[in-house]
Amino acid sequence: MKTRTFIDQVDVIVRSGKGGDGAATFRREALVAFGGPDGGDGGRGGDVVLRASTHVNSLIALYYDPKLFAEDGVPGSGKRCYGRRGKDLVVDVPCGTLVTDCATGLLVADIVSPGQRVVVATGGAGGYGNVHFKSSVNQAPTEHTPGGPAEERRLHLELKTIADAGLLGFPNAGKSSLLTALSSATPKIASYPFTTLNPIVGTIEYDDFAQVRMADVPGIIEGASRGVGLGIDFLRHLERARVLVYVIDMAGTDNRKPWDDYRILAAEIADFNTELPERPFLVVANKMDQAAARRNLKRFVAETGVTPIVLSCKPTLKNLREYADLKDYDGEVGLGAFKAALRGIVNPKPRAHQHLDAAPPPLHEMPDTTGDEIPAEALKFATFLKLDAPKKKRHPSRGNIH
Ligand SMILES: Nc1nc2c(ncn2[C@@H]2O[C@H](COP(=O)(O)OP(=O)(O)OP(=O)(O)O)[C@@H](O)[C@H]2O)c(=O)[nH]1
Ligand SMILES: [Mg+2]
Repeated sequence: MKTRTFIDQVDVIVRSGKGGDGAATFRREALVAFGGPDGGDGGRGGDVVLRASTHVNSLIALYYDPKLFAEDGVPGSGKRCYGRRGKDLVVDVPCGTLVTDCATGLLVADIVSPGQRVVVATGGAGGYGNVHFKSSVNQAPTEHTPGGPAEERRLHLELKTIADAGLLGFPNAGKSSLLTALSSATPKIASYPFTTLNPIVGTIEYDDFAQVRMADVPGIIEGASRGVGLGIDFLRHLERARVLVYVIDMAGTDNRKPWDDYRILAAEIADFNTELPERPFLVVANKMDQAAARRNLKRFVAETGVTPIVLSCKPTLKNLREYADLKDYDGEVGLGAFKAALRGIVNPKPRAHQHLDAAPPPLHEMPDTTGDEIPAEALKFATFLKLDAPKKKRHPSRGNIH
C-alpha cells in the first residue's frame, strides 16, 4: 500500500497538563521545635500550543499521532520545595490551518502567519502549599489546595492553503506544466489524468522581487461536486485564493470540447462554494502550439464570450504569436502576458523598499560621516535593524508561585 504523504483534514485530542498539588508538610529537624508549615506549591500544567510553520505543508504528522498531551505540573513538597511546571507541547502546523472545536463547531483559531502561536488547551494552575495558610491563629495549618484541572477537547484541523492564485482545470489540461513554467516548483507532469494528487504551491517571482504564490490542485471533472473523480474537496485549497485561473486544454485532447470544459468548471466551483464564481478570474488557453488548439480557439471565444490568454507551456517555444499564427488575435498571448495579468490582479508589493514610499537616494547623496556613527538618513533604509519595532517586554519571572 502506498503510504500517505499528504493530509489536509484531521481530528486531534488536545489535553493540557494538570496543575501539581500544593503540599501540606511541617519542618521536622533536630533541635527545632515547632518548625512550622513548609509545604511548597505545585507547578503549573503545560499548555498545548499550535504554531504556524513554513517548514510543514501537511497535517500528516497529526494524522499518525493525534493525541496531543502536555506534561502535568509536579506537586510541591516539604522544605518549601515548589514543583516544576509541566512542559508546553508545541506542535507545528502549516500556515493556513483552520481550527474548530468538534463539540461546538465554533472556530477556535485561524493560524495564518508564520510563527503565530495559539494556545488551544491551557494548563491547570499549581496548588498552594500549606505555607500560604499560616497565620497567628493558625500556626500549624494542614490546608493546601489541589492543582487546577487539565483542559481536554477534541479539535478539527483543516488546512486551507494560502496562495494568491489557484489553478483550476480538467485533468491533463496542463496546470502543473504552467506552474513549472513560471515558478521553480516541480510538480509531477505526465500525460495521464490525476497526475497531481495533492495541492502544490509555487512562487512566481517578478523583476522587482515581487512574488505571487500560485497553487496547483488536482483536476476536476464533470460531477466532481457529487464525488466523481477525486471530488471537489480539495477545492478548499482555492478558497483563500484572490484570483482563480481556469486552465483550458484548447487542443481538446481526448475529444474534449474546450468550451464545454469551461462551462463545467464554472458550474462545479459554483456547486462547491457560491462565493467562488464571484472572485476575479483569468482564463488561460493552453497547448496553443498544437494545430487543433488554433482551430478550437475561435469557437471557444464565440461560445463562451471569453477572450482567453493563449499560451503554451512548451519551454522551447519562443514566439507563440508567430508560431501559432495569432497575429490578428485580440487577446493576450504568451506566458509573459499571463504573468503580467496575474500581477495586475494580485498586485503584490515589490520586495525592495516595499515599506517606503520613495526609493533611497543614490549613495553619493547620503550625508558624510566620520565612520563612527550611522547617519540618520542611512538608518532610515536599514530596515533589517528593525529600529521602528517596539521593544519586546520582558516577562517578569514569577517563579512557581501562583
Ligand atoms: N503540446 C503541449 N503539451 C502540453 C502543454 N502543456 C502541458 N502539456 C502536456 O499535457 C500533459 C498533462 O500535463 P500536466 O501539466 O501534467 O497536466 P495537469 O493539468 O497538471 O494534469 P493533472 O495533474 O492530471 O490534473 C503532459 O503530457 C504535458 O506534457 C503545452 O502547452 N503543449
Ligand atoms: Mg498536475
